[in-house]
Amino acid sequence: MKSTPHYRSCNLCEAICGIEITVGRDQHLDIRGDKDDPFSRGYICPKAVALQDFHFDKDRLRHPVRRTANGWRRITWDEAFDEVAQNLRRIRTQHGRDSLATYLGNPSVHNYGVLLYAPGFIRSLKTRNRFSATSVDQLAHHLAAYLMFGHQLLLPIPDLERTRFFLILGANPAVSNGSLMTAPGMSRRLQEIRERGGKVVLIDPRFNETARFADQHLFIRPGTDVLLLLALLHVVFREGLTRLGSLAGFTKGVETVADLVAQFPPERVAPITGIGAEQIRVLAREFAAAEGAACYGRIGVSTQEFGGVCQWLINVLNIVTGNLDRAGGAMFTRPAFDPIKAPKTLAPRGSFGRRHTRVRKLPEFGGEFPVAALAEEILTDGAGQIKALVTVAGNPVLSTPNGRELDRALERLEFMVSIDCYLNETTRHAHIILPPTSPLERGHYDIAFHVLAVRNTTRFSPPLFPPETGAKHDWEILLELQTRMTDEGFAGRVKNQLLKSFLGPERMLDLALRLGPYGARFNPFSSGLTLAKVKKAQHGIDLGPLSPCLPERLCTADKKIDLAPEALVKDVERVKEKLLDDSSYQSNGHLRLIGRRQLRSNNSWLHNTERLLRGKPQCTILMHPSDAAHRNLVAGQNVLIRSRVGSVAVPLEVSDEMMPGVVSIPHGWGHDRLGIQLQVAQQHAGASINDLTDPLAIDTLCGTAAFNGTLVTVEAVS
Ligand SMILES: Nc1nc2c(c(=O)[nH]1)N[C@H]1C(S)=C(S)[C@@H](COP(=O)(O)OP(=O)(O)OC[C@H]3O[C@@H](n4cnc5c(=O)[nH]c(N)nc54)[C@H](O)[C@@H]3O)O[C@H]1N2
Ligand SMILES: Nc1nc2c(c(=O)[nH]1)N[C@H]1C(S)=C(S)[C@@H](COP(=O)(O)OP(=O)(O)OC[C@H]3O[C@@H](n4cnc5c(=O)[nH]c(N)nc54)[C@H](O)[C@@H]3O)O[C@H]1N2
Ligand code: SF4
Ligand SMILES: [Mo]
Repeated sequence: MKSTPHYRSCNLCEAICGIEITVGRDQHLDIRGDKDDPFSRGYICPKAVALQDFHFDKDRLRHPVRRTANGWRRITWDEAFDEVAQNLRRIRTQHGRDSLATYLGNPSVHNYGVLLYAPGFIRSLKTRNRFSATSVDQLAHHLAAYLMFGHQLLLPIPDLERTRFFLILGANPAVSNGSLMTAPGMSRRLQEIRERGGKVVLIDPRFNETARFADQHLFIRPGTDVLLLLALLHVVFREGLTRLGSLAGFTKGVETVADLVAQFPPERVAPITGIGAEQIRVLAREFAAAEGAACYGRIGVSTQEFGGVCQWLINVLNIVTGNLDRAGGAMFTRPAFDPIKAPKTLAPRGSFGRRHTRVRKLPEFGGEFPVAALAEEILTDGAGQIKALVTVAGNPVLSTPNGRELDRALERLEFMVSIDCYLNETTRHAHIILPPTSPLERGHYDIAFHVLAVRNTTRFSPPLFPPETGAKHDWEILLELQTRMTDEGFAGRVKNQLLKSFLGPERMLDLALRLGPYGARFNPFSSGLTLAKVKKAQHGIDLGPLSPCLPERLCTADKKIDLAPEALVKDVERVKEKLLDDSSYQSNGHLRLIGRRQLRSNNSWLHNTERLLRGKPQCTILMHPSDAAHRNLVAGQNVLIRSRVGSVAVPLEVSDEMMPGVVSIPHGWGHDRLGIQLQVAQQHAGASINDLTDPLAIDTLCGTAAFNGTLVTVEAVS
């Protein structure tokens, strides 16, 4: 007998697709797209079906475990919590508060319990050594938003449903399904732009899957996008194509930008970027002329040496062509749970450079340090050295630069605890692992992704299954640890107890929805939103297209957009030094390594499902035929790739979708490390690109890892 359908949103990636699940015999789940979801309209990708593999996975941890000389042993929650708190307290007393460190991984953002409860837990540790996946991902966007609009979460989102010109730099939404641009069913959406007479242009060193949906694809040499953007702006100003329109009244710094970009005529940047001067001119004119144009850049430009400046210039291009806050341009969302209006302890406006890491002096952003510095902060002796680490939903050994060094560093810790579902490459170093419930056993609300969505919608997902006996949600684990780490004595414990039994995540969510822009407040006769109303609409509620909201929504002190923040303007000097000096881009026989994402993979943690790993190996290196011929390499053979920090071997794929001189390896692989418990993943181990990427290669402005453009050599495996 089949159950009545259960409706929820998929928590795996940023697209938040609605899914319909029916539970059949033998616990088989039939997972399909929810046709009645007003946002995703039935679209899903193959990963959603694998949610059941994750849920039923025998390797998924279901109770706390402790590492012993004879392997991992099951312990009770109480023992686990006591032991964790005792160790963290002991180390803090002995070595000072900064001897504790935290790392929050990507799935924390897909988990509203973690979003609501991690900040309190982290505060209870009192450490300034906080890290997360942000600094291997979207930090550059937050920096630009904070400096220009006054809040790290005021991120302009392409208005895909109306745009007439979509300029994409370094993203592959046809595979990633969009990032900082929540839009389920990307391929269809790209097609729709063209069907209404619009144009899609992609700038990427690889003719990626999205290129097939674009009108035009231009190869660019990795890491040189900043020059292309400066030259596009040069043309816009030189040819008098600027039109700030209504933005003129509250935008400052236009003159500064005009002077700056005057130094970058297309002829000057063309040979370095690999894009012709005339092509740059045409692109600038077309973008400026379109009735609604949006420029958007993602991982390819966020995680490179000039990521901060790139994200700033993307905003500048949208602004000076009058496309910010305009239908069809780049717009701000108005989410039902509005973090910009939430208490600052949950969603702070941001901060930058208030302090620096101990060893390399890298700047803090939003209270976090760049994770490229984590290993050295553990390995370098001295006051303030990290001695204990808490990881939550992260796998930094596979996801941060020079994972091998981090592997070595984690071994040196006095104590490590991981809140995670798996014994994987990172958590194998923990002394204790605290596993949470599976996504199907908990309620779900996308606090983060509604903020990033191309349309305002809201949707709550109830749990499908009750938690297994004794299982705990992430938020319960975090709150329990917070309680034990809090020094506030009786008062503090009472507060935490209130947070748990009176508030709880659902009550907090209800409160935020009531007080949000569509909220009922506390008026029982209001037609506005409450959690109960959102729950009742099991397919979600459409709140309409993005709408203009400036200058009201700006969070800067003077309510103005700062087009020319000092730190960003100054960083252009570094661009000149490093990129305009011809010798700096010479490769001496090296190739430039970039990353890529794959439809049936999700960062490092969806590799334990047979369903997604069938077929050819996914972890390969892509190389242009001319580069392969030059090295006498043939498709299918194993090749050795070396960088300054390490080497890996993977099979070669030869393809003219690569720009000559550039090679690509996906990240998240490398499951051949000893001591993990991921039986399927181990059989499809692949190798980790982050055994090659270099922690010294960063965007020195904000410390984001510069994954793209790593210099490597490639040769046959002897
Ligand atoms: N070279 C290179 N490196 C990259 C990138 C790249 O493009 N190139 N991309 C970067 C980007 S954008 C990102 S976001 C990072 C990701 O980097 P991380 O966030 O460090 O790693 P993930 O692979 O997402 O690991 C997620 C972990 O969370 C666990 N998990 C899953 N769901 C839950 C849950 O609900 N609760 C808890 N407690 N745990 C859970 C999984 O078991 C897994 O261990 O990788 C980065 N690394
Ligand atoms: N299927 C799937 N979907 C995912 C994920 C996943 O692992 N699998 N991960 C999710 C996460 S955490 C994120 S952050 C998003 C990321 O979403 P995207 O950014 O859309 O995904 P990527 O595949 O990393 O795309 C980066 C593109 O940048 C290009 N590139 C590399 N270097 C450069 C450069 O120097 N300049 C330019 N212009 N381009 C460059 C690459 O060739 C690639 O096409 O995807 C999310 N969605
Ligand atoms: S695109 Fe993302 S949200 Fe949609 S079904 Fe696939 S993994 Fe889930
Ligand atoms: Mo990411």
